[in-house]
Amino acid sequence: MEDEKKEEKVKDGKSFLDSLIEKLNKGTIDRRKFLTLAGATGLTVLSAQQIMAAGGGGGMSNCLQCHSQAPTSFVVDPNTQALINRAKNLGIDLVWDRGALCSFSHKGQGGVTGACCFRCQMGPCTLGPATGKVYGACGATIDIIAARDLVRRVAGGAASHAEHARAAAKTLKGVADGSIADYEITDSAKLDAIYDGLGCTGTNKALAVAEKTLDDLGKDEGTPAWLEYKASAERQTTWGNLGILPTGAGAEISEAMHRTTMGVDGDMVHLATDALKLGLVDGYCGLHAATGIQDVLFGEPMAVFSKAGLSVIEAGKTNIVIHGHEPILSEKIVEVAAEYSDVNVVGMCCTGNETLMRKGVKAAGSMVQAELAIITGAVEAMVVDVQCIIPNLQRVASQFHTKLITTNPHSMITGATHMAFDPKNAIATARQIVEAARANRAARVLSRVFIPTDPPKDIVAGFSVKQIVAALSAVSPTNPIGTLISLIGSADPNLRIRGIVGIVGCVTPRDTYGYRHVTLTKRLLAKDILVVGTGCWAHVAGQYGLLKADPAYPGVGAGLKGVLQAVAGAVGLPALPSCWHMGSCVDNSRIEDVLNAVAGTAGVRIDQLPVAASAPEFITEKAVSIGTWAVDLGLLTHIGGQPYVSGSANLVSLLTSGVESLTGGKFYVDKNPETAADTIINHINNKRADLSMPLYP
Ligand code: BF8
Repeated sequence: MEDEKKEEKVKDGKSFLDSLIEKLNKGTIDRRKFLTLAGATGLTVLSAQQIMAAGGGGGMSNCLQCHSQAPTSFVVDPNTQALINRAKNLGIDLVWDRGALCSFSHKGQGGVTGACCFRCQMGPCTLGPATGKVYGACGATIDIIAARDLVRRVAGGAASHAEHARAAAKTLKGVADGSIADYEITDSAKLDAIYDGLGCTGTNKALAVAEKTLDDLGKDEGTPAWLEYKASAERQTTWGNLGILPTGAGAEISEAMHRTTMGVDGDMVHLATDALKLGLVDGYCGLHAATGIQDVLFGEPMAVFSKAGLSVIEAGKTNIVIHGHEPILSEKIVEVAAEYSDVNVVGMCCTGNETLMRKGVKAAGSMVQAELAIITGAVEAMVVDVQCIIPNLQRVASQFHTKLITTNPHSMITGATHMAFDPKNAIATARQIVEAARANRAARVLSRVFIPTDPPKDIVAGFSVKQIVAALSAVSPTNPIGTLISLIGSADPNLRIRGIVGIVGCVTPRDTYGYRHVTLTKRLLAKDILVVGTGCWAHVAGQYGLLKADPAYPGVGAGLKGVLQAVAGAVGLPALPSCWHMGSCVDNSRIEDVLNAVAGTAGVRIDQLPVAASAPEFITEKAVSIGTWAVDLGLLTHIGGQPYVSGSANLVSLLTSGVESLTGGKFYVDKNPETAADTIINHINNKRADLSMPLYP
């Protein structure tokens, strides 16, 4: 009887499902509605293949159906929700709708676990539960396949940051040799510091710094000058003993591609050490070099007040969104646009962070909100440089009047307008772009304009090392870092810092917008942990109010609140933000500078400090390579998901445990921000105990 009832239920469900699929195929419902209805009735067992097969091209699945952990009431930013709904009404799919399309990814857990190999034409081979195979056509095991792919991902991330540094260095070189007139040295004190730090010689300091940096990218012998400048002596010795000190970025990335091609490196541990080496390439040939040179060209950031959220787009203005990572052209767009009272420039992703930090440009949003900015119908131009620019932006832009303008010779998108950028003609190109946007305003269709009404949030950004030291110097002019250390060692429950956590990286569309970032950040703040951060985390934090200088410090523990109040009082401000925005993703270099200063002054290693790193919503290769560098530094590095390696239990064990005996750092994987917070807090408590610091409840 019971069985019959069950069978009936299954039959009912199946016919309901069939009717939904029929409607989907006829186009009488869209995929989002389809998935909502299927999910609401508990019919979530439908295979991804069926969903993909239904409804013709596009093949979307909604990631939130499988991955969201947030309570339904959780909202970071009502404007984001409003624009997601707007897109749905317009029949436009978003990053949240286009889930993984590779059938291996959901079938037998092949792709997502790192068990698929495409290195030669004998395959592709898929190992593990998907096929029951334990080695591929060439004999490569899942350990080798997963490690090779991890190395390639880290190489991809390191290459992104190395190319970012190259663009900055070539611009500086042009300024130094007089071939580029549109830029100048803005921060000569920073130039002096880098010149000395890199051990440069010659009277043209800018030229010497640019050439040293470019040399780090090109050489294949010796250690990068930026690594010798920025990494502590202890780290350099540790990495030297491990044999992971890199030479130059180009040589190391080339070697990594070679080692991971078919039939070269077939040892998991040997491969994994190459990932550790590439993490150092990223950190020093990429992050530090890019940050340092951009500071020379555009100034080291100091505190700025601005606004965050999609409603920084203004109905009454010509709106230009600057998006990507390299701020070289965008700096000029901001300058040129300031001449026009009718133009509103707003920032997206890390180009947004760069221009926010130095010029106070309003922050429109994170990478996953780029489509939403266009959906407002009020963006005349979205100007993009490189990285995190999803090709779908053009598909969305084509449904509005928005011009998507690519500018970098390495980055073109089919259908977009390409306006080639050369730093030699920066101002002219910037003016051409601003004028093109203004001319495009006439094409705006008023009936298509939908700018959500929740006002943008107040934010404070610009927490460079210089700014942090300046703020602490107001408390203790002779020993600012010592002050920070004494606050970490404090036993006063109303004036203490339990530890420091850097929360960085992307926003995942595989969860409700910003849920993991906000949940983790709030839990740490409540426990007196100072949260510093970069990248798309900063956009989420800003939109949620965590970067607001609010004297009430909502949700902040009494100890940290006391610290923030004391520092704010010393610098003459009513309040500081609860979290400190340290910049774009390359500005993670600034976090190492702070950690080195603290560890050096305290006379301990970074891995002994009560600190940690977290990228709870990482999605890009760049985040994987930055995370690997953080492990090199000795940090517990939390990531909110496996970077396609979980099929290899041995590699997972090496990355989350074994590596700790080598560098002092390790990865910790947890997509649940609540348990991740508990683990990070425990880690910090343990480090405090090891250093005989006061223990907090
Ligand atoms: O470099 S945080 S989505 S924008 S990769 Fe990209 Fe990730 Fe955003 Fe900045 Ni970083």
